[in-house]
Amino acid sequence: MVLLSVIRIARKHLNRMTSTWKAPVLSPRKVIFDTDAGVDDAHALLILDGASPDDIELLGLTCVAGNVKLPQALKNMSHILEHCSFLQTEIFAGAERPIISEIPPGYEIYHGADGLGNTWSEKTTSQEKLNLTKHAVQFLIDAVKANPGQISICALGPLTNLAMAERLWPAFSSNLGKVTIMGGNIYGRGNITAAAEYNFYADPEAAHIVMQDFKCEKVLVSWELSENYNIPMKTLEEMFAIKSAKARLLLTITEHARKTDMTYLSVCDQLAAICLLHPEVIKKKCKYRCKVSLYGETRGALIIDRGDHWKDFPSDAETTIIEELDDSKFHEIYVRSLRESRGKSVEET
Ligand SMILES: [Ca+2]
Repeated sequence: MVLLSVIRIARKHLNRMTSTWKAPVLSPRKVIFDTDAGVDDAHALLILDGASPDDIELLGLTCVAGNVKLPQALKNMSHILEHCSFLQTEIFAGAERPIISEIPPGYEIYHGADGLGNTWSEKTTSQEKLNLTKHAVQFLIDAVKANPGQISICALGPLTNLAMAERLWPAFSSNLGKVTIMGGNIYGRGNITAAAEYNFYADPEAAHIVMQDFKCEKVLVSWELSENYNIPMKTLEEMFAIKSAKARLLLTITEHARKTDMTYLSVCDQLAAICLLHPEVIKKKCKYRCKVSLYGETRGALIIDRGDHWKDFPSDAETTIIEELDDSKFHEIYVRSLRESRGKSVEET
């Protein structure tokens, strides 16, 4: 009986596993970039900027408190957006704090005190792209209502804005095309506590709402996945040697992390951006029912039902967890994004 049960679970597990990805037929994909404006968020936006206008249309940036407080997040994204070619894209201010808890400190060794490696300056940043007439959550809802089933969200910070949108308009997620999330841990390894990854720990209630209630294609780039694709500093030096304004910006904001004793560059948000933009880099993935721990020492930890325990969990709320990527394709896309802006070369001769 036990053996039969194990076989049944194993079959179900195998059925959920696929090696090929069916990309949504959306061209260009309409994307919203939800961000807490750290160094890797900036890298991720520069990666999206490398894509051709035939591939993506960036509808807006929605900021959330996380790596830095909300006012600084707005400043940081204004600065990075100035170096991109998304001419019509505006920035919206979202949640200033998580649903219940206080925002934990960001990882300053990597992001610096300002979230951009201590490089942000009032003098060099205009804020003309800021839209302060509409809250980010309202922008998310309005955008999805206007484009049902067509929008992909690249969610790179605490999930407060997304959870609030779902609670304000309960059909929000079922009208979303897709959300690609950087956050959570799939093997129990934390980075801010022993049990939890930063984005999920920063707002566990929001992460739980997204994991349990969102009914759309959900793709998760976990902390442990990103740990497998760290970029060695030697490779990073080669990227910095590219002659383009984008590469110079990358060097400037990454210098702070490079000067510490780090021997590699973490690539959390960059992975999520590339998985959204080029799902063909995904080599192995698996669909699971997921929730988030809200209590005690495991608060913020991702809980994955690998044993078919949650019989009532809706099948359309399952999350696709990425387990393996094509390393060389990932690097190729990353490097190319420093040479191109909106599909055109920006490399200097
Ligand atoms: Ca982030």
